[in-house]
Amino acid sequence: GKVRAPTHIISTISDDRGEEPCYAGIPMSSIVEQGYGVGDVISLLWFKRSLPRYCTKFIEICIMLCADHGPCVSGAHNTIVTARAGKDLVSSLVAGLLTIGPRFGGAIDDAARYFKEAYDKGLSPYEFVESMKKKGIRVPGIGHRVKRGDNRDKRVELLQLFARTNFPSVKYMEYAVQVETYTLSKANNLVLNVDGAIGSLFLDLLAGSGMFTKQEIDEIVEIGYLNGLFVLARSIGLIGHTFDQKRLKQPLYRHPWEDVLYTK
Ligand code: Q5B
Repeated sequence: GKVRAPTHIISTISDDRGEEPCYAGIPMSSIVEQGYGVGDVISLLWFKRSLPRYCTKFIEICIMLCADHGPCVSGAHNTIVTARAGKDLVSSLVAGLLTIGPRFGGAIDDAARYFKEAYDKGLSPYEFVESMKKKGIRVPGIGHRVKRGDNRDKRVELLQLFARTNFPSVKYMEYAVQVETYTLSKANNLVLNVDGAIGSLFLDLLAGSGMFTKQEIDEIVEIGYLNGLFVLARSIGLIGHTFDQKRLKQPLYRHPWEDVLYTK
């Protein structure tokens, strides 16, 4: 009989061999004709399934809300400096993307991991926050350089409003809010930030939609899919900052001496 030569790559999310490309088995013509959006495409290529409309809408809201946060944040700053050094689009984009990590934008996966573990173990917010403090770990998803208890992040409020209206359950998000209530009693900057809101709400999406098994949820959280939302979203803004600097013909950036403390 026929013997299949062993392959060097296994791929399960897309196929371009037929008349038209397919995402998770769905042909491109159906995607276009049925009016799928970016949230649906992310569902197919990341989660290998079609998700209900409220889930794909939530994904799209995350993308829109995280697309940019002005020129002063770490990512935009790096992109602007790189574009002004005369570098190309891809270099300017990745210079910004490389700042995404545990402090800036890349705390979504860890927020989901820690909130899930604490909630599932039944830890009170006090027990959770104090146990993190003992371990010397900052609570991912909590804290912001600008946002405060009396100057909340509108993005967080918008995500919470959407989820409270559309999700079957928001138990992880409510837990994150209780954690925030406790951390705010310690310091006014320790708000639930956009990473924490997305991390906790994505847990609610995974657990409440009925579209994922417990094992699949654990795998998604363990692998860490969710920072991908911030990376994808912020790429939109970073590309915009690159074009902006080039359009404005901005010269090479040099930081002013006056803003550096030279010391021995
Ligand atoms: N303290 C975000 O810190 C920041 C604590 C904490 C316990 C915490 C910090 C943090 C966790 C990571 C996280 C996502 C570095 C943030 C984002 C996207 C963005 C960005 C934008 C956008 C801010 C002062 C005192 C110290 C600390 C304590 C701080 N955070 N304790 N758990 N989580 N958060 N990142 O203001 O006793 O004085 O030593 O790491 O979730 O990135 O807009 O800019 O869209 O672009 O620099 O929104 O919170 O505060 O370092 O001076 O700390 O608070 O231990 O206590 P700050 P620090 P003490 S959203």
